[in-house]
Formats: sequence, structure tokens, C-alpha cells
Amino acid sequence: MDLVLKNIGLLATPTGTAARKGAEQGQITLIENAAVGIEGEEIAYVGRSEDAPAGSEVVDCGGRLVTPGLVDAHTHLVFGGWRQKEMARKLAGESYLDILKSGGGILDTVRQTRAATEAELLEKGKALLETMLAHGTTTVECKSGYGLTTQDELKQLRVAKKLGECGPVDLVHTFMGAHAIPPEYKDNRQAYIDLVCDEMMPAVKSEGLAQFCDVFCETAVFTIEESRYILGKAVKHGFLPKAHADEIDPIGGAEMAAEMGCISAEHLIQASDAGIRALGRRGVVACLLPGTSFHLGKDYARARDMVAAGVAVAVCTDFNPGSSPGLNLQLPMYLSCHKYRLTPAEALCAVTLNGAAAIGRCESIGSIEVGKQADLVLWDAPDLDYIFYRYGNNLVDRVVKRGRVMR
Ligand code: IZC
Ligand code: ZN
Repeated sequence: MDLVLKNIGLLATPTGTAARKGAEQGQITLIENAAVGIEGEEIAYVGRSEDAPAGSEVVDCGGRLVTPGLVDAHTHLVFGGWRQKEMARKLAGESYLDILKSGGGILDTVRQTRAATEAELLEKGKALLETMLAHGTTTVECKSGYGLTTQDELKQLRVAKKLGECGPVDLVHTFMGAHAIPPEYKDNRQAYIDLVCDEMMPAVKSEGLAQFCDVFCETAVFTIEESRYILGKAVKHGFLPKAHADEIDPIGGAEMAAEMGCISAEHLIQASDAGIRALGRRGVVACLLPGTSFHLGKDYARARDMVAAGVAVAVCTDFNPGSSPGLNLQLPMYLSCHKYRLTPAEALCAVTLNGAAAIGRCESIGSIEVGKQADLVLWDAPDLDYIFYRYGNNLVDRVVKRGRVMR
């Protein structure tokens, strides 16, 4: 073996190559005194430490916890500037949607992203990904949606593609031209929607820049009918659909996401009972974003009801400069136990295998099993409960990415 991690106090991992839903979400594999053997970029042995094969490089894990690398399946990683100036307005009582309606919020980041060069966005993105990796995240989904012109959407997605090519963190890409109506189309919504569908989508596809397409289906952003239209076009252009649904107002976004066959639906704080049942029936992964509830002071999604309805729950950061400016997935992990009341086992599955399912990657990542990519986190923790109990400091000891020990 090229690399052997031995003397793992506890190895904790979900298993399989599909999202785990219902009671299965909390049924994970726990191996005490474990070892993992790696050949090249792949896991080649998982078992007891005493039986571990010899390795050219051996890491003594000192009795610590090892889990799969974390999968952050929902971020808006590439953007210009920040939005700390909104804080004063929020503290004075303005809501997220008030700020957007007044031309701020997303539109402020659009201005800053349009003004940034590709090189500037690339440097910034690299630094952000380094921080994510140091906190245990080994795969990141990244949405566009701060360009809102064909050229600026392509610029954002080209940067995201380069970030993935630079490594070590793997990226998957989502086109989100339908993130807001830009000011120049304020009085002509349909013309912007046509631009997204008939010009941006083919341009993104012809450069191979994104596998997924997302839409911000929300009051004062894109309606249910508009979202259905946009995602219908996206599917025709060969994208797999996703939808920001029922984050702020209960408008039937979850039902729409299920009807459109979305691979995942995002936020779902206000999803109705019927919407949750529809997600379960259609096998749509719920990407829940508790860091956003925390930052905006909103309610938390009904994760327990979703698990009970057989919906596979993933938990992600929603990293973005407005509603969730945190890169560290460990805070959402903490919140998913303490606010959603997921068990540590369910929450671990939510940030590994179910995150991978939300981005169509659970054949290759999301669990520690022979044949999967060797993405692992060695935690400075004696057991699984510990990483959902401590908060506020980085609990990662080391990360293994594609078979390489990173730190
Ligand atoms: O920049 O506010 N919710 N999109 C939908 C966001 C948050 C990102 C932002
Ligand atoms: Zn988002």
C-alpha cells in the first residue's frame, strides 16, 4: 500500500453508493481500532488495525476519529468583495429580501463581481478553498449567479473550473444565472429569463462549465412558474436541475423541485408537509443550510420531519457573502444536531454520503469503502459525538485528499 492510516480509535462512515434516507440515514458503520490502506488515490483496505497491510507511508492516528472527507454540496464560492456593510441595515431591522429589493444584497455582490478580474477571483477562490480544506472539506459545489450577463457568468464559471483543476479540493459546478433579475432588466423580466435560457445555458454547456443548473425560487426573485420554465429549459440543454426552494416564504418550491425532478432542493425552511412528502417520493435530496438560519436569525428547516418522510438530508454551508459568510462546515454540523436534532450518525451522513448524492458523486466519494476515492478526515477527537459537541475551533487534525496527507 502507498499509505496506511493505522491505530484509528474509531472509524465512522456511512456506506453505499446511493443517498441514505429515513432510518438508513442514521445507520452508519463504526469500526474501533481500525486502519485504512490506500493505493494511489483509492481506498484499498478498510478493517482492523492489527490486520492492516504494510504501507510505504504509515500514519499513526493515535486513537483518534476518522471519517470520510466532508462534502459541501451548496456554496456560492466565487464572488467579488464582501457584504459586511449590510450588517448595520440588518441590525436596524431590514430583512434579507428588503435589502435585495432596494438594489443591495445579491445585486451588490453582482457589481463587485463584474468589477473583478478573472485573476482576482481566482486568487480569492484559492485562499477560500485552502481554508475549507483545513476544516475538513474535500469536495465543494460552486454556483455562479453573481455575473448575470453572459460574459460575467462565464467568467465566474471559468474561474470555478480553474479552481477545480488547480486542486487539491474537487469542485462541481452549477450554473445559476437565475439568481436575481439584474437592474438593467428590472422592467423586463422575461427578456432576462430568455437571456438565461437561450444564450447563457448553451454558452455554459458548449464550454463544459457546469453540470447542474439552479434557480432562486422565492418571493420577489423567481416565481414558481418562472422557475419551472427555467429548469425545464435547463433539462433540455442537458443540465441536472436544482432549486433554492421555500427558504423565506412557503410558496410551493419543494413541490416544484419534486415535479421538475431536481437532484436536490435547497434550504426548505418553509417547505409544506405536502412538499416534504413530494421530495421523499421523488428521491430529491434536501440540502439543508443551518448556517444561513443562524446568520439571518431565521427558523431552522424541519429536518426530523424530512427524515421521517424518507427524504435524504444533506447539510451544507451555503457559503456566500450575504446570508452565510462561513467556510467551516463544522458549524452547520453542530447546528444540525443542536437545532435540527439530527443524531451525530445522521449528521455525519448528511455531510458526507448524502452531500455526495446531492451532486451526483456518491459512486466515488462520501464514504470510506474499498474502491472509493481516498478523501478522509482525521479529527482531533476521541469519538463521533465529540465533533458535534465542541464548536468554535477547528477540530481537524489532518486531511487526506486523493490519497495524499495534506497537513
Ligand atoms: O449573495 O445573498 N440566498 N442566494 C440565495 C444567496 C443567498 C446568496 C447571496
Ligand atoms: Zn444558496
